[in-house]
Amino acid sequence: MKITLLVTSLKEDELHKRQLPLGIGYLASYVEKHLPDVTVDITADINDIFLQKPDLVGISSVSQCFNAALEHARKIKKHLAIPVLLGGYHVTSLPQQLQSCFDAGVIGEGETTFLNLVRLLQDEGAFSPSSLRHIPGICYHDESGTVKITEPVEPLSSIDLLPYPKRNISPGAKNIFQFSSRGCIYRCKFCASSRHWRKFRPHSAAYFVQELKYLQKTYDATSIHLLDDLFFADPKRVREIVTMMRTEGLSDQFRFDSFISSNLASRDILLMAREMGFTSIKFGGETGSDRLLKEIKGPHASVAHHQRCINLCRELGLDVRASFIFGSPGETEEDLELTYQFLKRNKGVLKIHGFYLTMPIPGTPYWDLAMQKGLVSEDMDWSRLNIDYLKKESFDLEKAIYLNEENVSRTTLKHYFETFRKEFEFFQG
Ligand code: B12
Repeated sequence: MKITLLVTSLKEDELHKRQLPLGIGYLASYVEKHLPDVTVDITADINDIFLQKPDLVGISSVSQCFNAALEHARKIKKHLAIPVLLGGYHVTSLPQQLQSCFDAGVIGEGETTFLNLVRLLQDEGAFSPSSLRHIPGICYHDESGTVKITEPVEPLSSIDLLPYPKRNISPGAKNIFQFSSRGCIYRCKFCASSRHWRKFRPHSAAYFVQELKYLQKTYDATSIHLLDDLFFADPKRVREIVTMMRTEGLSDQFRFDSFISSNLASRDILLMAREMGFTSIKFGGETGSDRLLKEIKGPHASVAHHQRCINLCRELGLDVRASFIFGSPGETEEDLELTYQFLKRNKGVLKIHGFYLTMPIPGTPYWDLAMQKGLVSEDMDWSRLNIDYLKKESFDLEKAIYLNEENVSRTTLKHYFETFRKEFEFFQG
């Protein structure tokens, strides 16, 4: 059996095509490990499906790209008449919306459920409602076309059970993607990750270091982009990784970058990061207003922690970057001024990693709020959820969903966005 997994992306997100997201890579390697007679290809190009003519297609989509997922699925159904599965963040948050162009949607972590679906297709040659109802963790259409959701699947007990993901890169690739954990210990109101993964599960230090060795051997890897939500969630594990890398002779062999939460950025942990090979650290700055920051991220967050992180990084010779969000519910012009002052105080040291509009992404408390306000619906134009102010092609402030109209007008917000963009150094990479 031949399967192709297709990931949808924003028009200008070339990174997605150059180095395909690891979600579909994990699915591919998991199925190939358990079913050696099945081959799974991964792509971001719909044309590959028409060239490869697989027996099954799986589409992966976040909400912002869901218009494309629908378009692709309809095209595949029309020309190839093969089963099409959907997985990823969008369907996990809105499973009851499953459109008729999809045979089933996979909710949450995908590996075991996807394997069960492939086995079912191998055994029965087609997906029927009477068989799908026995597969946990999915949504599907019953005989009358009504969407049904089966019982939930428990996340894998240990993510060390996963084979390394299939990657579409060549030796010498820069900033190779790697995960050392799934999920996050915090619950920021704008982020869909903690609800998607339900709990934080790290790889053991041993698994992580073995994968590093594999990346070095297979791709001559020297620079690693750790895509974890929060690589530093467990300082004890970071210490174990540093020690194990030293024992394995891997110290000084890699450069890393990843996210920290500024409250965790103690001198100790930043020293460990530097020893491990980190040359830069990123954190979600979000705002320079302490009141708003706590409202968005929780009581653990503070602007004083942001400042400490920046100061320590500077002292220890680490590059420091942060991203900011604007238009959060309850943000006032005074809060925007505080963000401006914060950025000004740190000009020349702190690099801006991104400027985003706070968006009600399905699966977050802000989505529930936007539903109450009547700003979104489950069959909306999903491109209106784009958040990245710096993406000129796909972002449109006039068209975007804006949660804070009553406190700051779009015109004023635009003025701040523009001022920030002109005045502060923006780091892309
Ligand atoms: C790394 C990352 C990026 C990188 C991606 C680089 C790359 N090529 O991999 C960059 C910076 C480019 C990026 C961009 C964006 N991202 Co992003 N990103 C992430 C991040 C941190 C990790 C994604 C990931 O690989 N996860 C790990 C894998 C294992 O999980 P997964 O992909 O979900 O796959 C699993 C399951 O979902 C399921 N599954 C997924 N697809 C399928 C398909 C099938 C057929 C099946 C059966 C199962 C299945 O099985 C997989 C294995 O268990 C997540 C947060 C997170 N921790 O997941 C945000 C996240 C996915 N991103 C998000 C967003 C909003 C974006 C942008 C829209 C932001 C923007 N700029 O406007 C863009 C869109 C990019 C695009 N598609 O073009 C949101 C999506 C929310 C939502 N509900 O839609 C997230 C959740 C972060 C958040 N704030 O909530 N992103």
